[in-house]
Amino acid sequence: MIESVSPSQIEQFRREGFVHVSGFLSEDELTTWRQEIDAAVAQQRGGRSLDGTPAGNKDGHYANVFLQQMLLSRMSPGVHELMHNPQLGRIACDLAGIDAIRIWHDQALIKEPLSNATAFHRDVPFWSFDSHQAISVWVTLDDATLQNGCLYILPGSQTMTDFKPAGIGENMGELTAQYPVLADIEPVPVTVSAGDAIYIDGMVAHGAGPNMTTGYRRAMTCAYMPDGATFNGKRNILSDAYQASLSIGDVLDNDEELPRIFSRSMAVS
Ligand SMILES: O=C(O)CCC(=O)C(=O)O
Ligand SMILES: [Fe+2]
Repeated sequence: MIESVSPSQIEQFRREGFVHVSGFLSEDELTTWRQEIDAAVAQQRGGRSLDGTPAGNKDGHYANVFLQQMLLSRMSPGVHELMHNPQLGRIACDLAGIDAIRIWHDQALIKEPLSNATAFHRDVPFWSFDSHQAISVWVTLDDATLQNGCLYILPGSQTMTDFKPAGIGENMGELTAQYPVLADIEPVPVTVSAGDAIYIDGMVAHGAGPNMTTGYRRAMTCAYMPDGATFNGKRNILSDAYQASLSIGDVLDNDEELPRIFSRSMAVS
């Protein structure tokens, strides 16, 4: 994995709300990530591996956007080790400009052959805290191309909208209809090679094209919360028991559900 991001990458992230980091994983690391994540996805799907079957015609639009395999790090020791790498946390802290970070959730997002597009959305409005310092890493396990569903981003949109909930609907224009200020921003496709990463500001508007190929577009993502963020009352990935114990404004500091993978005060160097 790369050691660190450069000042110009940090500057681009802060300005545009995303940055493409080429060569994020080494060849060996990419092989390991593919093995561990494929195995965890198959396990979570009751033993069903990816077998080239098209997304087909599952019930409802969203079911055909991608396979969304959540919280693989909680069931797979191998994925746990990959996601808890403090280096991932340090790079995310450097980009977001924060001192300590917790995992909000990890998920594999796999566009099967002939999957629908991912409509434009922001991530933070789904989550149980409001923050302009939330960030995700999106690591591609396959080349992500214009044909198979690469990400599209509205650069600079991370400061233009509020935290009001807005789901991922079926229509690409839904978010812009809610926030007309986004209408003049040209969406930027971000084509990337397997083993690259894209860091995404939690508030930047982003989506992805459909997969118009016979192959998979596999991505492994991890979403991060700045340490110290507070509960906003929304329901997302917290356990029923933890959710029930919280009042709005409480600091989200449960180390089991929201592991703090990096803190500058704990870092040796
Ligand atoms: O992979 C995709 O199609 C969408 C990714 C995304 O929205 C995310 O990682 O937050
Ligand atoms: Fe997203």
